[in-house]
Amino acid sequence: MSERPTEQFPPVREPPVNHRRAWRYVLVAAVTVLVLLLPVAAYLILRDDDGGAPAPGDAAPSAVPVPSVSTSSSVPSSPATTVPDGRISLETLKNSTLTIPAWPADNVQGPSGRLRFRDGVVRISAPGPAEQGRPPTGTEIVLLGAVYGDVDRDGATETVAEFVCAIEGGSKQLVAFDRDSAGHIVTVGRVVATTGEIRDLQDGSVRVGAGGVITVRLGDYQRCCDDQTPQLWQERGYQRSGDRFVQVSGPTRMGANPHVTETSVTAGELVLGPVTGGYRYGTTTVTVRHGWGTPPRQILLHFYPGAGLEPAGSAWPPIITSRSETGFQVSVAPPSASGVARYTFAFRLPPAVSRSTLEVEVSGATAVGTALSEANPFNNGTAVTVRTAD
Ligand SMILES: [Ca+2]
Ligand SMILES: [Ca+2]
Repeated sequence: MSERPTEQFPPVREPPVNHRRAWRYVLVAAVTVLVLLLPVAAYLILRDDDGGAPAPGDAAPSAVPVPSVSTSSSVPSSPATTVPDGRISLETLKNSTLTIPAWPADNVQGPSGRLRFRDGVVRISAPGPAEQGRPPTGTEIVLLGAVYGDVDRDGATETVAEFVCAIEGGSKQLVAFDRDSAGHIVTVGRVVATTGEIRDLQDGSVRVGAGGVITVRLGDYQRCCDDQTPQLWQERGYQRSGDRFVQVSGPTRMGANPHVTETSVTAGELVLGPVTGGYRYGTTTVTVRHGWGTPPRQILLHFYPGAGLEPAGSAWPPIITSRSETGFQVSVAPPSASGVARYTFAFRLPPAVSRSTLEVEVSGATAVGTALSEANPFNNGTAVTVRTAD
């Protein structure tokens, strides 16, 4: 791409400080989280039974039958050695110190390890702002519910509990608990979490069936706020094998959802050279990856240049930003399915401006420019390091 000055570009407005970010919606006040989650949490916490009854609106899975639920009543009455009863009531769980496995790296972050729950909640004190391109930290961890069954096939019942690390929506994981011989609550392990293609876990869908198989309905997309993106749900089963849970039933990949894609962006440094013709010039290379989901037909790149920085050269694609937006947007050809594409863009900065900034956001779009929903919305922005070479 040319680094030569040109007259072909419209003047670039300097963006206001508080410009749009792809993941802006996760930073809204925690009160909204409570409004969203409390009905679900209340429903699940009230449903302190063996998990046998389907949740309202829970469609019957077509491929995998829901087996009957094992309960503590099935424990052999006179074992030679006593197997601890791992059925832990919700009331006890809600006010216990529990060891929570780590939250997925590609979803909302939160504390793990030994956490003290009070009324089913661990509040996260003063989570800082999310780093560009990284998931934010949640405001609280909430126990959403529990079901019971013999997940390790030792004749006694364990507890399988669902947790969310919430901000708006958030990371979810399913964790099995037992009691040791001294009666202490111990963590058996994580059954499944919202990571990779798995972005949501349907509340109230967890069952423990024959053979200790834990079934749960998993979604390819998590809605937030007024988002109406169609989700795909599928049931998968997990069973204890050795020291971990492994998938034993259901699909291993999410199906095709024409509304959902997964793209991500990174960018190299923008190094501005010596002053030539009244400006310092430099280029940055933007790398866009398609992870999974519907392959975009085009990639929309939104640039937010800081003080004084503006596009340079004649090789820029047409700028398609509406006047109401800050920064500017261009459309480029997408990477191949599950592939990587790199694009180089030239900028210039007047020497009177000693330092500037540049942020880039990416979204995959349809042929007519409609942005697709992002399975992982946290990796679609990046801050470019801007520096001068001398
Ligand atoms: Ca057991
Ligand atoms: Ca993404």
